[in-house]
Amino acid sequence: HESQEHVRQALQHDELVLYYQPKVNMRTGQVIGAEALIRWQHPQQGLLAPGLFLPAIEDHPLAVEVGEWVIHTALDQLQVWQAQGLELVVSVNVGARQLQQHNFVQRLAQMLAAHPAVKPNCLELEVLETSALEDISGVSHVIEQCRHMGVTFALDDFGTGYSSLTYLKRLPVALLKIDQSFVRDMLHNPDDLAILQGVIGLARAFKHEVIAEGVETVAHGVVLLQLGCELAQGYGVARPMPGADLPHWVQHWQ
Ligand code: G
Ligand code: G
Ligand code: MN
Ligand code: NA
Repeated sequence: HESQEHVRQALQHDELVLYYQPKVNMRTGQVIGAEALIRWQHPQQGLLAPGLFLPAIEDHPLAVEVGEWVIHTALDQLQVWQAQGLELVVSVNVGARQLQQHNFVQRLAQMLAAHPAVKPNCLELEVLETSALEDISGVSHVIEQCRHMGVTFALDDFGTGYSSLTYLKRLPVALLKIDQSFVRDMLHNPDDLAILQGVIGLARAFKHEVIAEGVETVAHGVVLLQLGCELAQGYGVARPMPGADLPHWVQHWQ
């Protein structure tokens, strides 16, 4: 595991990169967007997954800097894709705590203003429940303000947090992301299948969209479609890839 100081140097030396994993509609075949996933292109150790270095900066001001770098870089990428004729929504992961940094809304507005060609509704934020002690009304207020700018929201890892149902009830999001832990064994485990049915029903009751992550095979996709979940992300569709590879991937997928 990496230290705070090393992550700071990675940021300064431009060694952080974003990979993008496509999200598709399994019924229509349409590519609806891509999730930005951070990696560290480490000069000695190769490509490092976020689990190896994000924990080192959690609850540290550096997490704010990295979070802003991610949004800025995703907006840059959107601008490049758009110039190539590719219209997508990019999703960025944000901790509920990151949303509560004192000037988050203002900083987001500045970053959007710095990318005038990018429509705000092409940016989606996936909110991660990071602790049991979140100030939900504060988070909710921030989401409202961002929604006024046109940015959309998803609840990430739905079902795994301390208070998923409270989040569902209180946060004005448009999309639920079913955590991959419920999807992985859905073909064999009746409990997981029951949870999927429940979450898809909840999404419908709240008039939210729902996406399954960790969709690894066609068989998973077929059952999810039968259950009423049309949107999918997972290795069965595509692995996360560099942004430069995505236009080519989209061409061959369609
Ligand atoms: O890409 P990978 O499957 O290794 O991601 C592991 C975890 O890291 C996921 O839960 C994802 O939400 C998180 N993650 C990936 N990129 C970012 C990021 O830019 N910011 C934050 N806060 N979390 C991220
Ligand atoms: O932000 P979130 O927790 O949703 O992060 C998704 C993580 O799951 C990323 O690290 C991504 O690399 C990983 N992932 C995406 N699709 C699959 C999949 O089909 N199977 C598995 N095991 N992991 C996946
Ligand atoms: Mn996510
Ligand atoms: Na997730």
